[in-house]
Amino acid sequence: MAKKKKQKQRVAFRKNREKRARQGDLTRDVEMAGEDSERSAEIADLPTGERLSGKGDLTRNRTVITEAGEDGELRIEVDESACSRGRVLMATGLNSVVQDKEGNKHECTVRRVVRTLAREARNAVVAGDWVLFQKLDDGFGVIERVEPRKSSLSRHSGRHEHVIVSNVDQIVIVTSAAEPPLKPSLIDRFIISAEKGETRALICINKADLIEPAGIQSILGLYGQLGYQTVLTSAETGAGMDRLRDFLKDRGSVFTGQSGVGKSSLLNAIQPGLVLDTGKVSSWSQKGKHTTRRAELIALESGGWVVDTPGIRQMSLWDVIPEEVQGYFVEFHPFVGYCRFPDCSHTHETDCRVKQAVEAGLISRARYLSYLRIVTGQELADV
Ligand SMILES: Nc1nc2c(ncn2[C@@H]2O[C@H](COP(=O)(O)OP(=O)(O)OP(=O)(O)O)[C@@H](O)[C@H]2O)c(=O)[nH]1
Ligand SMILES: [Mg+2]
Ligand SMILES: [Zn+2]
Repeated sequence: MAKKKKQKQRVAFRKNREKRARQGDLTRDVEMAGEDSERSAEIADLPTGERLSGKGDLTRNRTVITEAGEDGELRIEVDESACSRGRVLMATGLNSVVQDKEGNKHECTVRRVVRTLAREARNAVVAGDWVLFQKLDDGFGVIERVEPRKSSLSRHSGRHEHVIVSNVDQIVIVTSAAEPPLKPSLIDRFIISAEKGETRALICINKADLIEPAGIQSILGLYGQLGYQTVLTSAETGAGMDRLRDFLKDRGSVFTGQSGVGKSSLLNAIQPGLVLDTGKVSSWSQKGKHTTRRAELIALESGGWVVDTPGIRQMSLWDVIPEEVQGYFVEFHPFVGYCRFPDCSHTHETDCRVKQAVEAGLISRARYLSYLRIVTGQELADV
């Protein structure tokens, strides 16, 4: 076994955190949890952007004794013999449902030090986390430690990060052919988010029953040619479900997309017996009603698990710098090296090979316009 080094991390205390939390102070945790569930309803309303990241990191705000394992990761020291390992299926504020390896579910609160270690209390424990927790009577428990996250899907509201789900293998980008209408530029933003997180993505265009399939073939063809996996589905008729099921098998996936595109409906269709809430799309605004309020891990009978998430409101790529964007447009790659200016942004420059390729029909104009919108920082207000 690797030798473990103990070390002390010293960082600034925040004023209101100076008092030490008493060990075993459950009442306080429960009180906090109450406060936080109210706040979580608020949080669900806020998302304005989304990001996938490959590796999570914890920010430490106070002195805690941690262990440095072989991998150099810092952890809270806990008596492992008194704890069980589990997976967080759902987290609302500070209350979470944790499943142990026998499959039993426990309603858990969170030890204060776990919250203190998190960058923000709302991100302390999220669906998908692996945790060490102490079992209490009657299906209750206390989370003592959250293991480092391998990947996570976050949404952002201003400077605030809200981690939606952690430790996912792949992402299903759900859009709809109609109601709400298809927005390829939104797909492009989701693709960048997925590539940045080095996560495998499937582009799913749902509500195929509402359109003439021929009309959508060119878009499917375009993304297929670029090397992305695509599927045309209908939760209504069952079209495309086999392919979607195959993609999900034995992996951890997260469904993301605008409200009303049919994420919950697709999951209900994939696994009859699931009764996820679905909501009608407003007929006048063509917008969904944000029916799903929180992320939840759902085990699939065919193996693997999926997470249904609340629909996003805006898709801003907050942490992508303009120079980076061309890298995510794979079809630009053969041309970028031949522009007259080595630092060509492919926007206003003369002798730009990318623009010439668009004119020559070698690069899709829609994709190029999407690129322009992203590099010039134009937000897709209200998706
Ligand atoms: N015609 C048609 N309607 C669909 C299909 N899939 C979903 N719908 C309808 O679209 C509406 C929205 O579906 P939801 O599953 O609630 O959408 P969602 O993406 O989960 O939305 P949020 O939870 O708000 O993010 C519901 O009225 C569904 O019945 C489909 O394939 N075809
Ligand atoms: Mg939903
Ligand atoms: Zn150029």
